[in-house]
Amino acid sequence: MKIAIVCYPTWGGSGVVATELGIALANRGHEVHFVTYRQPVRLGLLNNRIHFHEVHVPEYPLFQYQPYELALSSKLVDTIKFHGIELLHVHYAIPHAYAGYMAKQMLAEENIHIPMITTLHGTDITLVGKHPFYKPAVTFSINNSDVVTSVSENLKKQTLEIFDIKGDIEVIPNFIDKSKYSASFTDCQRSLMAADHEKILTHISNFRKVKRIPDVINIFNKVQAKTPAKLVMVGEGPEKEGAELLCEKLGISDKVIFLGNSNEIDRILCFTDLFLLPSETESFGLAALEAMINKVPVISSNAGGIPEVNEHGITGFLSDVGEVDEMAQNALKILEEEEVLDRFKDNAVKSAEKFDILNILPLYEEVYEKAYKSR
Ligand code: GMT
Repeated sequence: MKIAIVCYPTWGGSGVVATELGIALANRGHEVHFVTYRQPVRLGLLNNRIHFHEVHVPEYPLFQYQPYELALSSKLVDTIKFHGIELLHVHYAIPHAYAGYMAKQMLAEENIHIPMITTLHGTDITLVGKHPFYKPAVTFSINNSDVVTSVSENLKKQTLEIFDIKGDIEVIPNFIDKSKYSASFTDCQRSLMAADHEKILTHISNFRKVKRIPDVINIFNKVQAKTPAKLVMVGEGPEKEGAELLCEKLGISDKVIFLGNSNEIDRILCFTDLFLLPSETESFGLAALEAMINKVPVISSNAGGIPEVNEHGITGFLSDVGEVDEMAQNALKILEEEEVLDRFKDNAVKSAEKFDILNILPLYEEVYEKAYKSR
């Protein structure tokens, strides 16, 4: 099929999932067209099956807010017509489903009928989408999508609770490409980060409030007081500066390494012993899954869809949001004995394999086919 994918091109989970899905679809022989304002960060070389169409929003002084949705819907109309696109898949409801709906309407005027699949990712529902300023438009765009998918059972449940949804929501969980990780590096450079006797804990996120960055630091502080350890912090966002200050205040700045954004998180996860994800809310927790496929157990909160990924007592431990002491104790339970750590590592990778793209991609293809036939 010829598929247009709309997503955020940034480091956020929804953009990563959309990009990896597009690449996998292209590898299966589909023709994939990404339509967004910048080339997605995880998208490498383009080829004859992977195209990128940039949405330009010209600055005009009359506008206090430049109309991105308008530019996106126009770009979609042109791209769909020019390339004979058969299906539109938008990731993250705001404003992509809204712009996609408008594109569909414009195309229908010219007798071109194209199905739209909307994938809900999390904050488009649980934080931003439910705000009264956006809620009517988000409800409308979801109800006017031909197929709606959600990345976890929990996100589906929350969507049905928050919005007045008329149709079905199919759960298609996030995924990882196992083959990429099993081909892991022979040159895992652990010594760059820590001495042999130190354990390495890692956190990867966009450093927003929902990630509870101070909890990450406080958990680590308690762990390092009992066992030699380093914390690797990967990502950029509004909470980063506060985190650096907190480390200084706790006197652990020399044990915490802030790496910024990275395109090679598997190179970091290959030497990680434990992943921390104490989020306030998380529809799925792709970062946890990426850790697990790299043999890294997870200490997390039990918010949202995380329990669908991290299994308590098997691949890591889950606690109520904010239970920093318990999370630190659980971290030590895993780290302090090598056999326990090895068991959790093995369980993590085994459990992550359920989410291999080979199992998940056919679910998207099935949905595409159904939507295309019923257009
Ligand atoms: O984690 C973020 O804040 C980024 C956000 C996004 O939409 O880019 O991530 C959401 O989508 C990911 C991919 O489906 C999920 O794994 C994350 O759990 C979800 N984040 C939240 O719900 C906070």
